[in-house]
Amino acid sequence: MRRISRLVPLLAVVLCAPLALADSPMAMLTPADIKWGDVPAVFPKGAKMAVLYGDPAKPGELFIVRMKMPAGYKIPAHWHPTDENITVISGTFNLGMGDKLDVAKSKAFPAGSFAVAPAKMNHFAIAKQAAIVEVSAIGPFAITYVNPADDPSKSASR
Ligand SMILES: [Cu+2]
Repeated sequence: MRRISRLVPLLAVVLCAPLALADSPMAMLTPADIKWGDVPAVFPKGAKMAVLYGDPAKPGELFIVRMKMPAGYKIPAHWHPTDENITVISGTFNLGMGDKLDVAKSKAFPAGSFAVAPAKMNHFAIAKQAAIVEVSAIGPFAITYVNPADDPSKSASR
């Protein structure tokens, strides 16, 4: 009996897998297919963003976005509710853990690098040279700045 009850959840997973796959959004993109738009107001101005997969607004689901940043672009210290998985596609992206943006405390990640900013851990970023990074995470996407004054969506200058 014990063995059967252990098998039931496993079976449920196996049976549901094809259904889950059928629900996945189709994505077959060459770089030319990627549609860039301005980053949402919660990010400092000047960068572009493209959603490659999923919907960052949906809770509990994987989404994948890319962010294209000009040289000198900075994202002040912030945190996210879920792990942020970062792959550097081109350029060099500096990432640091901590409560305050500090280039000296950041590490340079050249193209091909991968890093995780764990859920709720304060971190910051600087694109020392123009960079494209891919971010994958479980939604919903949210960014909370350590210093609320750093939130561009709350400043009048935008
Ligand atoms: Cu982040």
